[in-house]
Amino acid sequence: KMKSAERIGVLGIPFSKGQSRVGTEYGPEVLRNGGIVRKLQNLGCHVQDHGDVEVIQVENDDPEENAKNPRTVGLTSKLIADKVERVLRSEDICLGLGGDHSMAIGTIAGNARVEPDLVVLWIDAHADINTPMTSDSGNIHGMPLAFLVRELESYVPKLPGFEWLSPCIHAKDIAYIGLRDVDAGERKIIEKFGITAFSMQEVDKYGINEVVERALRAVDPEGKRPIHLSFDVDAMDPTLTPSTGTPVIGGLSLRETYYIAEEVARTGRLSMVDVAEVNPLLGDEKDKKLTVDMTISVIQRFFGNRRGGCYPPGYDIPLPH
Ligand code: HAR
Ligand code: MN
Ligand code: MN
Ligand code: MN
Repeated sequence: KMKSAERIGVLGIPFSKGQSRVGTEYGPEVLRNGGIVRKLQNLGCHVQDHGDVEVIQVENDDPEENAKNPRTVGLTSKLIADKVERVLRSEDICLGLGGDHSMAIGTIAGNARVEPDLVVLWIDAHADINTPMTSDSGNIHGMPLAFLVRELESYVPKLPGFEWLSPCIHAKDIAYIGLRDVDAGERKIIEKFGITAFSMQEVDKYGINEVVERALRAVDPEGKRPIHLSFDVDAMDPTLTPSTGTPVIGGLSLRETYYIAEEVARTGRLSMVDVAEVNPLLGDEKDKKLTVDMTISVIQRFFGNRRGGCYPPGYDIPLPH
């Protein structure tokens, strides 16, 4: 469906147990304090803040099959999925403010209940498709896609806390942009199951315009399917978003990131945007402010703020009295 003057449901996901550092649980708070709701309203969007998802902390949550905090992540992901589904039943688009990137287990599962035909654009330095077996770190934020992809079902153990989840997307429904730190097991998965992947090498080779066009065409040649856009702020160069847990040099420029956001917004098919891995406890005050400012400026581009200018619905040139 075409979406103009969209109804946006904002959902905070104050979660950090998909990785080992404290801080990403404050992502929703710093993005709200940066004025994200008001800035989206200024674009003429109808914005409803649905508050924060309840996060679960399971005591004595020992690793299973190498995955850390499995019950905490799995049970919280179910609450995320339920809340995302509820938001999307009443709004056009959900904006999920994370939180570490394990949030996408719940957001994509919830979105897929409402939009079973969705495709996933994954903007990230990392592929986040390790299985518990291929992961060196055991951090589930490096695994979310492995739990969601049907073709990987037999490669992924049923972890405690994940009993509710069954895979809901196909490998060919995913396109990556921005990769530059991909583990061996992830590379094998990408090739074996034909996942569309544009690393920074391809961004340099073809230019961001060609990459975005190819990515959209690869997952949905007819341009009809709803889009789940998962944005890890570490996709951008760490000079722009330094306050994040796993920065990787050589990332997307601000202009390349804006270009992705504007082009995806132009499709009118955005169903959900995740914003992951903002960690305001990393770096100094300047780093934190820069990270929040850059992230908010990109989010606005996803919701109709174009560099070429824009105006709210119904706006006309004022006449003299
Ligand atoms: N691939 C590594 C792992 O699985 C690093 C993952 C880094 N995490 C993120 N997600 N920020 O994109 O542990
Ligand atoms: Mn919908
Ligand atoms: Mn990442
Ligand atoms: Mn990620």
